[in-house]
Amino acid sequence: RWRPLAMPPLTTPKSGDALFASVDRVNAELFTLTYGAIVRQLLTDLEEVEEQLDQMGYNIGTRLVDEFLAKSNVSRCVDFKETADVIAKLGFKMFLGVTATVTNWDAEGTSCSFVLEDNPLVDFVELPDTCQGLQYCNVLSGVIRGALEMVSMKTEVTWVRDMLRGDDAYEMRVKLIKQVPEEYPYKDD
Ligand code: MYR
Repeated sequence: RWRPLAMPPLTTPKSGDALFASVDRVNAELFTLTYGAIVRQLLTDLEEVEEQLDQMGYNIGTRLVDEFLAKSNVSRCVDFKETADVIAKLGFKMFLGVTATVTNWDAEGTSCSFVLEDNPLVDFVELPDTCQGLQYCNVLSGVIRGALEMVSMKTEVTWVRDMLRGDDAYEMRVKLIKQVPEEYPYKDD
């Protein structure tokens, strides 16, 4: 249910903690290379690929959120700011092995950026000339969008900085569009 509860302290878990036991069994390089192979396979025209990656990510995110809530013991967040911190410190760490910085909040507190200095998804990746400008990491923005939708937050997620495109970091912009109240699924008799 949607209720404000106290949050556990946001410590950064280390690889090897019980929280990450199952993740540690997956070889990170295999994951990175697999993603690269999928992108290569999908490549027909750039826009279509970007949409497919986003959709793949969305589908992953809708499942991943359960895994995240089960393993992290995080209580439901009071507001979007808290949710953003949880994703940056715990979500990214759990599934990608890195943390993100939350920054560039707008005045309303409904848009912010996740900045990644390090992004394992792009290890070994070099975009060929024909794919310059491809938003290669769209699977990640899709994951965030899918995961947040499962906790009743409709968002738009876009990349504003991308090291593969020559920027100095990875910056993902998350805009909260709508917070849908959860429906109570049972009828009281
Ligand atoms: C809440 O607002 O109730 C807390 C729920 C936070 C949602 C956490 C979603 C985690 C998504 C994992 C991100 C993976 C990045 C690769």
